[in-house]
Amino acid sequence: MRKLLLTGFEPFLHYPKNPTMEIVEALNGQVIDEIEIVGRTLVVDFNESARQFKQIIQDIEPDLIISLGLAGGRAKITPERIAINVKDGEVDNAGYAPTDEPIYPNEADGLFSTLPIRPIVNKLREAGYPAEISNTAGTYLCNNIMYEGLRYAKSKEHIMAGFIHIPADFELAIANGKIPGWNQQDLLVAVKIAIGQSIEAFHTK
Ligand code: PCA
Repeated sequence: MRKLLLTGFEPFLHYPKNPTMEIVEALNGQVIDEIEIVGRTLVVDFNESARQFKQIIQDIEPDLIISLGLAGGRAKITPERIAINVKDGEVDNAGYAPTDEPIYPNEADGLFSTLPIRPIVNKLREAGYPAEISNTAGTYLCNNIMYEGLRYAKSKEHIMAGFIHIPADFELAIANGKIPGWNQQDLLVAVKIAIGQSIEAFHTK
């Protein structure tokens, strides 16, 4: 059976939990439109997460890769348009904080998502969920994993890959006091809609 690798991240910085973890755990093993979802949580560590991600890809040989990340402060589901070849940002969970570093020196400055980002946004809006395309995944872990996923997908032709940032859940929003939050169930349903749309595009490719 064809496989969709769905990744989330562990908690990081000042967030005591990461709603992407619950989503990948809930969807792990589900079959949508004859594609099995393999859900995995990545560590928030620049070096280790890339290694872990590549190992998972090698083990399961996915046909689609959708990575999820928390974007605390965003109110909408935001499929990312592009990953850039930069690592820069706050400390990761291993204490490493890169400044202005390329992910891969001498490789592409940017790699575009190959997920159907516009149809995903349209479908989410039809279902009543706020969504928009984001033109930057930042320069932290999420951008890093998106770049890795697209770089791999580029080497394999038939593979679709990309990244979707999601808002905080209620628990995080309440604990933080200043960021918007969704209920976890709506986050899950919205991600399922995005997955469904991606699988449809994959089948009609
Ligand atoms: N969000 C971070 C890293 C892990 C996560 O869930 C980001 O947007 O880079």
